[in-house]
Amino acid sequence: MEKTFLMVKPDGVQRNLIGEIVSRFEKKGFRLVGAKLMSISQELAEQHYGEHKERPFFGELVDFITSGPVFAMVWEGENVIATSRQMMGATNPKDAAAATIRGDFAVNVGKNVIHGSDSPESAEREIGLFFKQEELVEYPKLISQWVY
Ligand code: 3AN
Repeated sequence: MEKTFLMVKPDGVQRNLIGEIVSRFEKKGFRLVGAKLMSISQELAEQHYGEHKERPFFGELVDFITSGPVFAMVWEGENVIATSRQMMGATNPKDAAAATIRGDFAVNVGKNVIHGSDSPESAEREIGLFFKQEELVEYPKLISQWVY
C-alpha cells in the first residue's frame, strides 16, 4: 500500500485547520499511520526543502516552516501520493480549484496551509526525515474491506 508524507504548515495549525484537514483525508478513505505535532529545527527545514536551496524564496520558506508548530503525518492508501496532491490543490492558492484544501482555505503562495510529497521518491525521503519506523502503525488488512 502506498504511503505519503503530509504536513499541516504553521499557518494551518494557527488557524485551527488540523481537524478539517485530517477529516478530509479520513473521509476520502485514506488511513492515518503516523502523526505528531512538532517544531521543525533549522537543520530539518533545510534538509526538507533541500531541492529549493537555489530558489530566491528559500530563506523565506525555511523561516516560515520553523515559525511555529506543524502537524506532520503519514497517510496510506491506493494512489495516496497523487490523490492527496489533487485534494491539496495547486501550489499557488490563486490557481487552486474550489473544493481543494488550498482552494478553500488559502490565498497566498507562501502561506498555503499544507505540504504533501510529490512523488514516491520524495514520499520515502520525507517520511524518513520526519518519522522513525516505530512511530508508524500497521493495521490489519481486514480493516480496509469497505474501501477496497
Ligand atoms: P508544493 O508544496 O505544492 O509541492 P513546491 O515544492 O514547488 O510546491 O514549493 C515548496 C513550497 O515553497 C510551497 N509549498 C510554497 O509554500 C513555497 N513556494 C513556492 N513558490 C513560492 C514563491 N514564488 N514564493 C514563496 N514561496 C513559494
